[in-house]
Amino acid sequence: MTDVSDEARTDAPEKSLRIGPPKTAAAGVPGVVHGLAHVFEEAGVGRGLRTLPLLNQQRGFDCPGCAWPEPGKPHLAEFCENGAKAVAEEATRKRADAAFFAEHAISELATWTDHRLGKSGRITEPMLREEGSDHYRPVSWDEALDLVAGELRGLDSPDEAAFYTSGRTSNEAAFLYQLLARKLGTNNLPDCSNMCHESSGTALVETLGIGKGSVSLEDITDHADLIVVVGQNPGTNHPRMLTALEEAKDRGARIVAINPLPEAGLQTFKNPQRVRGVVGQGTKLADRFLQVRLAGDLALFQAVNRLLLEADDDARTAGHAPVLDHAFITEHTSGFPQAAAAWRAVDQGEVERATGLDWAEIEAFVEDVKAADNIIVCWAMGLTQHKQAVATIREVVSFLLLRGNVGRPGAGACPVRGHSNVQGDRTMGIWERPTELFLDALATEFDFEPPRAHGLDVVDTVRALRDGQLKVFMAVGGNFAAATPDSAVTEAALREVPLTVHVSTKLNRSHVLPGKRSLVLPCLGRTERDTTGGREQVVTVEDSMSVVHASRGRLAPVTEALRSETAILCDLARRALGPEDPTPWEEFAADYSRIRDSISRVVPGFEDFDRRVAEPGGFVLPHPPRDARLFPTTTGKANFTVNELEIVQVPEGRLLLQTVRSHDQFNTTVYGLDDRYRGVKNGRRVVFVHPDDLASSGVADGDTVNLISEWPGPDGSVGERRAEGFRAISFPTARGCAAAYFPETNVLVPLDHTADQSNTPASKSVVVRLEPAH
Ligand SMILES: Nc1nc2c(c(=O)[nH]1)N[C@H]1C(S)=C(S)[C@@H](COP(=O)(O)OP(=O)(O)OC[C@H]3O[C@@H](n4cnc5c(=O)[nH]c(N)nc54)[C@H](O)[C@@H]3O)O[C@H]1N2
Ligand SMILES: Nc1nc2c(c(=O)[nH]1)N[C@H]1C(S)=C(S)[C@@H](COP(=O)(O)OP(=O)(O)OC[C@H]3O[C@@H](n4cnc5c(=O)[nH]c(N)nc54)[C@H](O)[C@@H]3O)O[C@H]1N2
Ligand SMILES: [Mo]
Repeated sequence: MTDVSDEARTDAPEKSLRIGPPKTAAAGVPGVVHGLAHVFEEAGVGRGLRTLPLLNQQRGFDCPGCAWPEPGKPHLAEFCENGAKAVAEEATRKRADAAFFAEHAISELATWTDHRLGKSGRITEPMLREEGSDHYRPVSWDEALDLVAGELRGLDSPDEAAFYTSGRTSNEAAFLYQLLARKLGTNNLPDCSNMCHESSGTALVETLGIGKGSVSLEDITDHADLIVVVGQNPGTNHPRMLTALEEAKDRGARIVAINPLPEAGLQTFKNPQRVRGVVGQGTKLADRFLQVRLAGDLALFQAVNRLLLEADDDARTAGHAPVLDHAFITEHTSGFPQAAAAWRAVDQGEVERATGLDWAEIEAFVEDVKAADNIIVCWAMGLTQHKQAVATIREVVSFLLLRGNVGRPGAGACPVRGHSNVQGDRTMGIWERPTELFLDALATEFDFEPPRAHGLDVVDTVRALRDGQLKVFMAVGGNFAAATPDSAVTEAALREVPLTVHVSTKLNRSHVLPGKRSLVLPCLGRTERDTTGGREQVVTVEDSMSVVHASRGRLAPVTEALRSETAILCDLARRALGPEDPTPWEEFAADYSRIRDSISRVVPGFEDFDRRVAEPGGFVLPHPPRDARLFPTTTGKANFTVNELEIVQVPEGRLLLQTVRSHDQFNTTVYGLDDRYRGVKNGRRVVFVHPDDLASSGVADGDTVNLISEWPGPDGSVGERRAEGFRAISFPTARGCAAAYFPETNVLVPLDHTADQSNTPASKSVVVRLEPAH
């Protein structure tokens, strides 16, 4: 069992850190053992066994881990090591109760690591920190909610409040949350999506007309000939995806992995549910690995598109079958001639510099593409968190369009979502830039005039906090202080807000960086039975492939005092909006079907919601490009785009740093201190660097270094941000690139370093230098 009792947040190197060779295979029996160990350690054997068989089953609860869909007929237990850890964290028997908060001052808790904070256990009752106090004290729900309501009513402008969401919130709670914000009069609804797949949404809306993926699970398992996994580490972050990839391989599909890191999960998968995964070699997943440089994907896909165009020219000259799908291009797309002209000018030398790949490697990949009738591209944060993220994803869409790989079985765009309901929250209107259509429907359903001016996203919320423009910061879930970039800026800013309110399950960094007054309101998690209003309630979620389904918690809540997110929001709304507000908040809280009835009239695709979601497996939301090759874009067609490449300039002696997840964390929740697949044991302050780059920095494998990020300020001077005490590890990453874990390295990510258009922090391309620590 991990002892976290004296883990402090320091810049000192970790003494017990051990480094071994990275693994070349994922999961297998060790995965099951690790997963179960976490469950039994945290939740106990009885409580643990009661939860696991219900995970992602049709009568159970939606896994609080990732958003990967469940198969139509789940295996008896679609076991996933990291899903088990997510459940264990929530079902834990440990408690951060009133005695805990009386014992530990806030200033003391602020010195704890994220790991230790999280291991304090579940929050058991509402807690208040009064101005000037160094302790949280218990408070009644009435007092807590009246305090928030009073503060909201006293604002000079509703835009002085911001309402953050993390993607675990159910559809029902999300819908009510955005309604509350808009009834108050603001669109300040920043959410974790702003740091996550915002770049995907932005690029997909522009090119295909809808900001969601266009494939189903069966497209991957049953139909695709080629699956490209780019900028994603599914072995750790979407382990159940490996089962789908394995099924695809079994029927002969090819997989190409594009990544600066040779992630174990993309090499070999030992499926613990299969005999050959338990005793044999497992399944080799990636047939080809392109070890691209960080931020090199735009150049790579431009080169691929150029080569496809040229191959098509050649084929036509030779009288062979064309390489491009000209019928599709003519009938369904716009902008092809301009894009084609730009591709013809793509420069080989520039591509090789940007990608770090040889032209021949790219040509070989193009042969895979030409041989495949149906292609799917899957991606995650490796594409979205760069300055040119939106352009890169637009280029990926062009790649798909060239051979008509949208709107037919086994083909399409597959942005693999992060949080289990991050996609649903956006569908429910958690968005600082809502569409007019959505606001009109909301206005009709609730008979009010919603605010039309766009609100603040995450980065702009940090700026507004920093500049003293916000008086109330409320969060339903998440860990804003640790998840956002430029930690020093965010942390200082949060402390100055007159009121912070966190609806949370577990203690985290955001709670120990309180505003002048701060409330922590404990809520039920996904695993727990929700009997709000005296009846068993069901909530709903939407997975990464637009399937909406029900989730029913089964465990007894950790204390009687916990309320559901929905109940908290209804009670708060009633108090904040006063008796003059006609919204039936009490009825919503008493019967979530009533919320679904309203959703069915506001959100397209949710007609007859309550009945359809009661069916096993739920229902699939409409997606015009996928379903009918209809593209609701500004041109009415799928759009090719021209994307100008800006090669990221890395000055001499500097590296490009990406901030990633270890195998033992869920975002800011640190389950444990190992990263098994990358050979790290008992520590997190590590930086992975190519051996040649270590040598040229004058650093030996195992040395302790400080990471210093360099960012040009408006006046041309270079601003430095420091993260100290990292063990340098020689690792087979792409040349010129480095990797370290977030949240520890968020302190290095400049607030203004964001993706063009989507404003997503560019936390996967931070220019740093290594400084030997003495
Ligand atoms: N167990 C677990 N599951 C999770 C999470 C978790 O923390 N733990 N988080 C959830 C969330 S919210 C999300 S968004 C997803 C995140 O899922 P991922 O996106 O897989 O998460 P990261 O760890 O950020 O890994 C980014 C991957 O992209 C690669 N990469 C980075 N930059 C580039 C680049 O420029 N080009 C290419 N081609 N590759 C690049 C990295 O080497 C790494 O393999 O996972 C979700 N699931
Ligand atoms: N440098 C760097 N920064 C990043 C990223 C990166 O790759 N690099 N990734 C970004 C991404 S993709 C994301 S999505 C964000 C994540 O940002 P967030 O979503 O804000 O962070 P999480 O760590 O997922 O939030 C965990 C907290 O949520 C609360 N919680 C858990 N379950 C529940 C629940 O059921 N209800 C409620 N109300 N609360 C609950 C717990 O208190 C827990 O401490 O981080 C981003 N930040
Ligand atoms: Mo995410």
